[in-house]
Amino acid sequence: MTESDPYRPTRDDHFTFGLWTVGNRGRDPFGVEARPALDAPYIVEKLSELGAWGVNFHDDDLVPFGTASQERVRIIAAFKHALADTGMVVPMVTTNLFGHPIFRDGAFTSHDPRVRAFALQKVMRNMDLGAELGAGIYVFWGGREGSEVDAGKSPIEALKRMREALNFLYAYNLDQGYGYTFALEPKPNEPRGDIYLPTVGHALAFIATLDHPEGYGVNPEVAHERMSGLNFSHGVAQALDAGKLVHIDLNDQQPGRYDQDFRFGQADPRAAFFLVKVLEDAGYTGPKHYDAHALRTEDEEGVWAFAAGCMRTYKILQDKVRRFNADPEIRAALERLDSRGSQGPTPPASYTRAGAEALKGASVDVDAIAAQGLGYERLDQLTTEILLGARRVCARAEARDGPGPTTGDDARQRRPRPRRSMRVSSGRLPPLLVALIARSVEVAATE
Ligand SMILES: [Mn+2]
Repeated sequence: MTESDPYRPTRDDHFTFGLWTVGNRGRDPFGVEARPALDAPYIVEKLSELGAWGVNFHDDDLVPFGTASQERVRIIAAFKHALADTGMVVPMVTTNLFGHPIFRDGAFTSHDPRVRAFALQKVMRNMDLGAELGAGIYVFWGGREGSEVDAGKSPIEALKRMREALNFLYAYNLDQGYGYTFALEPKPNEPRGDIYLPTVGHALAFIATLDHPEGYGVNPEVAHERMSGLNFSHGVAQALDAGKLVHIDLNDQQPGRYDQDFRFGQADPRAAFFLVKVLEDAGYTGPKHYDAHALRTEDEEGVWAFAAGCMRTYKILQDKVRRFNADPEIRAALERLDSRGSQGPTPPASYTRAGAEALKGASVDVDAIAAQGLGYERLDQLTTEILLGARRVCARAEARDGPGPTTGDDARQRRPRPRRSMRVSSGRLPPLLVALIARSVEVAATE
């Protein structure tokens, strides 16, 4: 890649990786590790070279479960040193409440109050560390919060325990002045047969029942919705609509398979395009986190090819979104759709009795409207041609402005992207989160 490569990621893209993602060693239920371990400072250095903005971790990724306190101090110091050297930030932290057998029947939803107490203790300790590193988002993925046997636990009781745990931890967050935004990460199954809060919609509804719903958002993951055949960008749109998209886990997945955690865009670039379109059109500027890993077939070189590919595919699709939005034929088709029925009648903006009576009496030409096609075949083919690089509509703009993502007729429509030296622009993020992202930038800059 060269300096002028339009698809080279920059810090402004807010791309992040978990230590557990590029650190994944290829173990699966049928095979042992296929790659050597990479230590955290080395991961930070490599990701920084590739253009990532930040790195995230579960408590046990950075400091292995059961590490003695002196060794813990050494590990954290080395990690901080790598962050300071590279300018990488830690926007998000999370807790491993699924790996150790103590959590075999859940952490927050366990029957055993000692397990629930241990889970809270583990989260609080990692909240302390995350705050020290400037993290502003705390993710909760309840990997073991589920069941295979519904005779053993009432799902209503499980939700009640989950609520109690989150309310307790949010109160700790307020009491310590940490200012985390909590993000719930839904998943339908794996490793449990069925996991509570299986989809974005379930999580959004659950948040409304918590003590401080304003302090929470969701962390949707491509693979988690796709596993059950759902349209991921629709789920993301619903989170954006609710003002609750605070973090996103990008990867890829074929529906109906095991949890694949593929490189972003690997399995379904078309779905990835519409996801990027939803995010870009909404002006989402929060972390774009890759929760994925290299294929088990790969050695270390393949791991970095995987990481670079995740970011590069996002940048390519970002460019495709700009081309889609600038394409005169696509714009005309969308304008035709928007102007349909402009002669009326139209639904009143709000209810009045008189308006309702007038609407009941209005004449609607049902047959004429029903006979009119939508033009989606052509529109969808144009999308395909943009994705396959066969659409040449931007040729004129390129001749004028030169190639690349910052050119084209739509450039002036774009929201400004945050610069590293600036405060992060908000989009539709909660103000708290914006402040925290900005804080994590400052912390890294001053350490
Ligand atoms: Mn995830």
